[in-house]
Amino acid sequence: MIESTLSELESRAAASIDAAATPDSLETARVEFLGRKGALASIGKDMGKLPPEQRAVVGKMLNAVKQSLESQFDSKKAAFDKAALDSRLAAEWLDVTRPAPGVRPGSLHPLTLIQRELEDYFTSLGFAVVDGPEVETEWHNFDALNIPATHPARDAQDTFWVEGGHVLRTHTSPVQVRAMEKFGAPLRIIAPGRVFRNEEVDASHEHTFYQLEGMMIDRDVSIAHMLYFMKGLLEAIFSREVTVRLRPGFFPFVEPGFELDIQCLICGGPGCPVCKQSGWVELLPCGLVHPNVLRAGGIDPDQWNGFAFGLGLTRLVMMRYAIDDIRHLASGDLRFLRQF
Ligand code: FA5
Repeated sequence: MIESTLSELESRAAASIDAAATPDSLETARVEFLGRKGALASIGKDMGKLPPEQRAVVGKMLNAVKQSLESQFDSKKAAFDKAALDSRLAAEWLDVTRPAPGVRPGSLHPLTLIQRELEDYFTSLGFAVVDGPEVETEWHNFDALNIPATHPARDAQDTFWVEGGHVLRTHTSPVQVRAMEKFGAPLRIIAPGRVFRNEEVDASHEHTFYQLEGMMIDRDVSIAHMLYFMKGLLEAIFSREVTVRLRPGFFPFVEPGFELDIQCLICGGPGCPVCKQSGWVELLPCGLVHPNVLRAGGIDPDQWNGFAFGLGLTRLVMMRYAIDDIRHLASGDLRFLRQF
C-alpha cells in the first residue's frame, strides 16, 4: 500500500520537475516533494508505524525515490543555471583584444604659440624676456608711468582695485619700470603677460587678456628704430604683407606716442564686430619713453632714451588665426582648441 503511494508520488514529482519552466517553479516543486515538510518527508515520518521487516523494504525504496528525484532536480537546476550564465555572458561580452583608444595628445594654446614665436624673434635680437607681478603696486602701474592720481588717463583703464594700494595690473607697462629698476641702462626687454580690466566683454574686449610689453633703452634711440622692430614683429607673425596705419596716440608714459593699427583681417576692411565696423584693429601702441618714466626707473634721461610698445597679444592672435570672437580664447572649448 505504501509502496504504491510512493511510486505514484515519484511519477507526480518527476512530472512536476519536468514541467517546471522557470527556476522559481522548479524550486516550488522541490519544496513540495523534497522539502523538509514535503511529501517524501511525511511518508518518512509514517514509516515508524510499519512493522520492522516492512520498514526496511520501504526505507530502501524511499531512499531510491529520493535519490532519483534529487538527481532529476539537480540536472534541471544545472540546465537553468547554464542558460542564465550563457545569457549573462552574451550580454557582458567584451572584446579584450580590441586596441585601446589611446591618449589624445594635447596642443599648445594659440596664445602660447604666438608668445613663443615672439620670444624667439626678440631674443634673437638681444632682448631678454622678463616677468612682473599680476597684483601690482599702484605706483608701478600708474605713478611711475607718469599717471598721477589726479590724471584723467587713470580713468581710461577701468581698474580692479585690491586692498592695500594694489591693483590687478591694467597693462604690462609696469614691467618697464621694474626692469629699469633691476637692470638699469642700456636695456632691451620684452614682457608678455596677463592683464586685467573691468571691461564690458564683447567680440574684441575681455576683462582678462594678454599684452606683450617691449622696451629698448640706449643712446640716441629714434622713432626709426622703433618702427624697425614693429615692422619686424608683424612680419615674423604674419609672414605676409599686412596693411598698417600709424597715428598719434596719447599715453602719459611716452612722448611722442603712437597707435599702430592693423587693417582688420577678419573682414578685410569693410567692418565687422571685431573692428567695431571701422576696418581697423588697435594693436600696437608705442612711443619714445617719457623722461619722467626713465627717472622713475632710476635712469638719467640726459644720458639715455628709448622706445616702448604695448602689443595687444590677444588681438594679435585673433588677427593671425582670423578668430572672430575673443571669448573663444578662454572658453576652454576643445573643439576650438584642437584646431591649433
Ligand atoms: C596700453 O595698455 C599701454 N600700456 C600700451 C603702451 C605701452 C603704449 C608702451 C605706449 C608704450 P592700451 O590700453 O591701448 O594701451 O592697450 C594696448 C592694447 O591692448 C590695445 O591696442 C589692444 O590691442 C589691447 N587691449 C586693450 N583692451 C583690451 C581688451 N579689453 N581686450 C583685449 N585686448 C585689449
